[in-house]
Amino acid sequence: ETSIEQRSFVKAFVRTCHDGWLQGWHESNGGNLSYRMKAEDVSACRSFFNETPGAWVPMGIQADSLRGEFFLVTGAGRHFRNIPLDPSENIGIVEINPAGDAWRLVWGLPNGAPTSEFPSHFMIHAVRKAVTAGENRVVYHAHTPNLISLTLLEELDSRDLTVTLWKSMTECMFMIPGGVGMVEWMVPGSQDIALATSKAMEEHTAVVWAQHGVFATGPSLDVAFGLMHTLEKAAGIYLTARAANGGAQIDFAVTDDDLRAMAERLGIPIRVEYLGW
Ligand code: 2HA
Ligand code: ZN
Repeated sequence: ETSIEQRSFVKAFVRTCHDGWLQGWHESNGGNLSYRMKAEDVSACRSFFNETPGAWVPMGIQADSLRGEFFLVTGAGRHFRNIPLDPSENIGIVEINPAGDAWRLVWGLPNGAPTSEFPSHFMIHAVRKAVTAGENRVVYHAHTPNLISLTLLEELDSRDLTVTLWKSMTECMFMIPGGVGMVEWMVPGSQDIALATSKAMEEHTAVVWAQHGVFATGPSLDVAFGLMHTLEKAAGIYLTARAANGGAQIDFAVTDDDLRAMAERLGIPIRVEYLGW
């Protein structure tokens, strides 16, 4: 029988963590990843679950839509750099209780717990599952240096940040037609930031935490990672241009009209009210 670590969804999860480390997004224990398992993932893994699962740990938040779900998650305090070396030490599977307000470990993470940002992951999963009719499975949090730097230059709202990314690399129109959400600096790991972020996720697939990092979501690990990578690359291009000429001119090359024309011609359903201010 195939062990949990040999399952393809677990190997893809571990690879994603390693790729994020190689990108420089996961210093020390920074960042976290969660995957909402499919019923077939759970049944394939069940015989390897702990004989006595851990105790239920209440979260202080609740979601009806996630009752009884199983998540593969990175561990609190664990380092992404170490995940490929020893997956079961550093990632684990948690089960959500029938009330949808507590978790328990059923595999991996000996003496550990899911990521300190599990409240945010949990609430984001609830929202994205609902708005995508169950398609969304992945929530990924990374400390991406270029996007964080952007939030230090000026106070950005969702519209400012979205249009900057769209114009810096127009591929971003495909990646975030609905724009990227923005959450001001708040205490990480808190229920408050979990609620603010999940609220922004009602309209956006990615949300930036000012002076901290980014959450990206998607139906698959490839999509969530690709989204993170694209936004971070666009932010890097903007910053490089700005550093090179003392103030990137975001409007002279690609105008609002250009973006509108591109969206129309290629059928990209962008949030048009972000343009033409
Ligand atoms: O896992 O990224 O936001 C550590 C963090 C906290
Ligand atoms: Zn973080």
